[in-house]
Amino acid sequence: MTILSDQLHLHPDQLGAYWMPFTANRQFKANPRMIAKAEGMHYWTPEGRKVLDGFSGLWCVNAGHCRKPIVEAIQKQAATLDYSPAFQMAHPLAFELANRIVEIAPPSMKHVFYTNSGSEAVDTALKIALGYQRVKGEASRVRLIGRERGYHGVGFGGISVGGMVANRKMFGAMLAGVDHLPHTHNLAKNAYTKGLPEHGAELADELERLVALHDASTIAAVIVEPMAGSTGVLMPPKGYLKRLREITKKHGILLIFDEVITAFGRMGGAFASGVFDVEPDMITFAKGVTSGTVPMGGVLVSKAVHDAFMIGPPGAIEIFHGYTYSAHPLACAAGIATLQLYKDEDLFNRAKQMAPVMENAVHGLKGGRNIIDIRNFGLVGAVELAPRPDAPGARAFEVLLKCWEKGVLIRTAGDNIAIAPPLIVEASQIAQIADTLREAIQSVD
Ligand code: PXG
Repeated sequence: MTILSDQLHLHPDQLGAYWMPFTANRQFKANPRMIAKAEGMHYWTPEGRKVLDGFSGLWCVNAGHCRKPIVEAIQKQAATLDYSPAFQMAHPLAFELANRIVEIAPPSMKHVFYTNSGSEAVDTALKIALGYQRVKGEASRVRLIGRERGYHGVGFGGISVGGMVANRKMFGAMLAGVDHLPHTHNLAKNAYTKGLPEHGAELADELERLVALHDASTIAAVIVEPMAGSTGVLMPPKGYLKRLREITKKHGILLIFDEVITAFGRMGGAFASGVFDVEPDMITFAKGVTSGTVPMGGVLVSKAVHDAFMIGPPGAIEIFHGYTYSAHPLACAAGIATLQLYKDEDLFNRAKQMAPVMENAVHGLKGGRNIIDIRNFGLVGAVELAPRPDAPGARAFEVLLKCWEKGVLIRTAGDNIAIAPPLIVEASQIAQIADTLREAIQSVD
């Protein structure tokens, strides 16, 4: 019995039970796009068609697919210690991985709280922020500030601080006391920027407006993605993140960087915080920590925030929060092997070195049909198309389908097309992605 032949024989009747996430279920099931196997830079369909992975799965397979050291570490761990209780017990790999993450994190980040996804990491960071203000004697600081066009996963905390209307409108009133900064996307001023946009640092000053409105004594934390990924790859304007850091510090507000996408090499360094030289109080991560192999997320916490909780009698539980699968042994084994592979192959530097290749490739698409902007930083490229007036997002999705047919996986967000290949990508493969995208864009009305 092979997995491949099993999947080839899936009958349309067998497709109903699985309610797919963030997917047009009926459209997909009428014409399924199945993936059966992966290795290195490629996927294979059940029919054996080879597809170049231009999106690292979903921003996560940074080391490339089915890498031997990671596969072997997971196999060995599954046969050695499948599970150990996460509360009041631990296993050594949890500490080993935390130490390795701290080693490559910005200097003030000294502690790791494990979760199983980016969404849980965001909810955890928001809870730590509220708890921190309380243990510091500032229990009136209950407000959380996010940003328009932010994506922080799908928990109630994440959608509350997030800024994507489709993710919010069906789900009620969400968390109370949340406000939003304006997004930084400005085509009139910044279209076709290579790297970070020149205009928009002053948008961080909008936080001063929110402080004037609510008073700093009511605000616990601000959360932003250093690069907004899911709403179309919006790079931070030059100086914007530094300004946000200055204002939050001035008012005793914690700053959380959601690095679920940007951590582990995507921006050309271990963390975007390091690349952009701005240290927040907490960093959320997921995806690349295990190169997508086993679900894992977490929050990096500064020493100051962590230590504020270490009060009361030694036998007291300091934070009533955690998951059955926090620090799951398989995830920890995968994480350790992944970080070792990033180090052995110097993959964060490789991403930095390949960034100009990505920049030239995507900006070479300028002038193509319906293109209104092109953006890039690190190993990320994005092309924005003008939306069809009657069907926003349809044009870019048709491009995605054409690319898939032509053997390249990309991703869309509205009418933005995003490229983010594994960090092992070759220049010729970046060229293949760009050439395929060019043809696909030209062929769509
Ligand atoms: N924060 C950020 C910044 C993210 O990008 C999450 C939190 C949630 O992570 P989980 O592991 O709960 O999904 C994310 C997830 C896309 C895309 O196409 C982006 C994400 C997930 C799937 C698709 O941009 N980001």
